[in-house]
Amino acid sequence: MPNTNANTSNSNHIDTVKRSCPTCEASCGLVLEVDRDENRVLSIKGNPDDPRSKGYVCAKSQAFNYVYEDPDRLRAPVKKTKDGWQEISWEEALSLAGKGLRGIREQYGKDSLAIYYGEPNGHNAGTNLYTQMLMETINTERFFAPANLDQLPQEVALHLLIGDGWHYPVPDIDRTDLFICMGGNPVVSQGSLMGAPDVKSRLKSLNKNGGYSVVIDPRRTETAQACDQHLFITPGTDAYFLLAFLHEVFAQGWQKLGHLSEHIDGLDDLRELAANYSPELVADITGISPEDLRGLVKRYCSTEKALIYSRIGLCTQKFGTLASWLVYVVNIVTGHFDREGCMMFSRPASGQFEPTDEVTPLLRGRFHARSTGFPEVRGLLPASHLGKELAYQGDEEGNDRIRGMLTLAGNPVISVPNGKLIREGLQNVDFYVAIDIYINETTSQADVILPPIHQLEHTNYDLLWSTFSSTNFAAFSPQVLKPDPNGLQQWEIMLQLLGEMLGTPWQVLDDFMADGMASQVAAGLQKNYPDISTEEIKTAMGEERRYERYLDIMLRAGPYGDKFGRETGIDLQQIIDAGGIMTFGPLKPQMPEFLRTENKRIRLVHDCFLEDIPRLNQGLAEGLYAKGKFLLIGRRQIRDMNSWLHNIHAYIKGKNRCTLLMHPEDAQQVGVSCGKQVTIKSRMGEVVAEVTVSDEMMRGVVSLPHGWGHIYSDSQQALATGRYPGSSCNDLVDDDQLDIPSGTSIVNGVEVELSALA
Ligand SMILES: Nc1nc2c(c(=O)[nH]1)N[C@H]1C(S)=C(S)[C@@H](COP(=O)(O)OP(=O)(O)OC[C@H]3O[C@@H](n4cnc5c(=O)[nH]c(N)nc54)[C@H](O)[C@@H]3O)O[C@H]1N2
Ligand SMILES: Nc1nc2c(c(=O)[nH]1)N[C@H]1C(S)=C(S)[C@@H](COP(=O)(O)OP(=O)(O)OC[C@H]3O[C@@H](n4cnc5c(=O)[nH]c(N)nc54)[C@H](O)[C@@H]3O)O[C@H]1N2
Ligand code: SF4
Ligand SMILES: [Mo]
Repeated sequence: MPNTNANTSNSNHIDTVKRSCPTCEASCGLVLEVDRDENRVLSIKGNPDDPRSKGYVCAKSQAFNYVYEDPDRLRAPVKKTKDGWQEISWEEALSLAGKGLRGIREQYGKDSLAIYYGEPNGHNAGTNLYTQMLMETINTERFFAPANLDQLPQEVALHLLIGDGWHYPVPDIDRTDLFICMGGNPVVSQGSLMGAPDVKSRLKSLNKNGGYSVVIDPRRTETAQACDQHLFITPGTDAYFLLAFLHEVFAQGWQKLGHLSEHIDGLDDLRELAANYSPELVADITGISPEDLRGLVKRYCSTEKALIYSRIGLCTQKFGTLASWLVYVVNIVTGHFDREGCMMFSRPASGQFEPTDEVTPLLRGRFHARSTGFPEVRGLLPASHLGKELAYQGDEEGNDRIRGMLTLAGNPVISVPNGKLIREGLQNVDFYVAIDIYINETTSQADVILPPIHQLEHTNYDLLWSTFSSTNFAAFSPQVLKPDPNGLQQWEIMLQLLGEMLGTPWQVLDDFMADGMASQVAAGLQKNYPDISTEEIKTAMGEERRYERYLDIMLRAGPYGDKFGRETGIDLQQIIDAGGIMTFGPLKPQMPEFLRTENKRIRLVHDCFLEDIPRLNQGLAEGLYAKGKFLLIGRRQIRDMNSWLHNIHAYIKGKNRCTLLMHPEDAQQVGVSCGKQVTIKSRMGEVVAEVTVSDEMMRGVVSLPHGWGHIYSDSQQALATGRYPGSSCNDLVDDDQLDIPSGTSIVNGVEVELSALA
């Protein structure tokens, strides 16, 4: 354990607090021992009574307390001065930040401000609830987020298939007999868009019950090692594999639409498309033999409870949208979608996915990146183009440049391709505000940094993670430690910053949000309860300015809610009274009722996908990659969380982990061995890394983890920069190469040259 109670006198008041872990999607249940007198956490253990995680935790269960205690974490706002960073009061900080951004917006227009909205925001319910207001108020076309390095291809595919790009299907992992995983490594990542803590044990019990598991990945990953079968696949070629998979399904007549048969269009179009890709045709490009492919199709089509799950290895590659779409359609046309033991849907207590007849189009191309002309997709410009967009000089008078920047919990200088250009760009904007808890490689360029209080100091609810979980659950985390009396939660910072920006009291903005939420909730319920009024909801919500009041009305209106006294059901207090967590039974089929498409139909084939087929065919005809190059992919490791846990001693001690993993024969060819240094060169530049040799890599494919490259001395994370700074693989990723339908970065399958460093 990281903390002992050796320094605590016996008379101190020690409490036990239960909450969920805020560090990754798994949201494991924790039991914390807290010294009330010293206001500190003494120990963190898994909660054996948590119905989802059952006591399981990983090494990062301690992470949030380490971050809380990290002396480098910001506890007060800071502004940059000639003499370095200077702590300032909240009043000064919010006024400075708000007026700075406001001045730019007034002088140069709303699109002169850019926003980068990073991953840790997803772990904070208050932030989530106020995000829409932030986006709508600032309303810039220059909005960037790691979705473009993550799940955006899945969002695009899902929106077109089922009408809602957020309503992700998840593997019903505990009830399946065949688990096929493509481009995900849940044993290490702890499962993404999966919502199942302790994937390794779940795979073990699948095996024990006669099930079978397969991983398709250019690396024999930790997940592959826990599964029955592993197939190496050349990076970026999953779409070919999946088309050939469909080809074989149709050739054998194994398509089966089941309960969806009356609701599906386009089966013939799909069959026609797949007819062009025989297992023989794609074997060379994918590296998977026709026998292996046919064997897998047979096993899959003859297993009732089977599923194909895919994650970011299928998104952040050359054909991210096609591959993600094809995974869904393979599940759909073989009867493995929305059924027990297959890919299924959560029904979150907060009610985001309740049935509606409202249909919204996929938002795409309403505006474009000024620098590259690339179209917006679901409100986002490609993160890979953030550097170019910052470097863009505008027209002759300099109009239309980015003049101001706001980042929230992000580190794009490391997490996004061509981070060097992003850093330069940030140095050149007129004013940059960061809402962040660290001075990292990105926020070090800010003029003012506004640090929210820490997760231990406020409550939380797993708002996002419960929308794609393999168990329907609601988890509310109490405040663990007394907060800094001057501190603000992130939602409060966002709201007060907006107030300053608009010159409107933030209370007015909050009232506006309250009215909007109340009328939205009332409208949703009025179909079944015509007597419900906005006023009633507003009264129920109360006037106390807490994010919890919004959460409470969502839960009350949600599928398990009490509908404001009209049904027997939950409210927030009931979840708290139940010890912070409630579950609502296993996942249930939802289709067609929950579809948000025209006439509740699933159209399998859309122009958005077909338009990318010529690019796919060109790859098949001409070869996807230049001859003689190595293909670089990424790798997640258990003690990392993207770029931000490298300042914690427990997570960086031991050997250097930012190493280039390569096959022994490739190492021999390059003339390197374990521990030797190698130069990795791409069109974008070169970095040096230490070599680790292992036959877990496919030949010709090499792997470097992301999130490293703590090489800038102005970042104030002493350990991260001091010990193993590592190299940033995003300095190698080509910022011009994108998955065309979604604008997602291609971080897997980057062409590189290697040479031994003398
Ligand atoms: N090459 C390559 N690049 C990748 C990926 C990859 O697989 N390969 N993965 C991509 C993916 S999936 C993601 S999600 C992104 C992540 O990329 P980012 O969204 O940029 O996230 P991080 O790099 O983790 O940086 C998060 C920052 O948030 C701050 N932070 C942490 N907790 C809090 C908090 O509670 N409040 C606030 N305000 N700040 C906080 C920390 O200071 C940290 O610097 O990286 C992407 N980049
Ligand atoms: N320890 C740890 N856990 C994390 C994170 C972390 O940084 N560290 N980050 C979190 C975040 S933000 C996210 S989004 C999730 C991501 O969760 P996962 O998607 O599970 O992430 P990865 O471990 O990167 O798995 C991607 C896999 O795709 C493989 N791959 C690469 N290219 C291809 C390809 O072309 N085809 C196929 N079939 N496979 C390919 C890689 O070898 C790798 O095994 O993890 C989360 N959990
Ligand atoms: S798996 Fe994720 S949620 Fe569970 S303890 Fe580890 S970091 Fe926390
Ligand atoms: Mo992510």
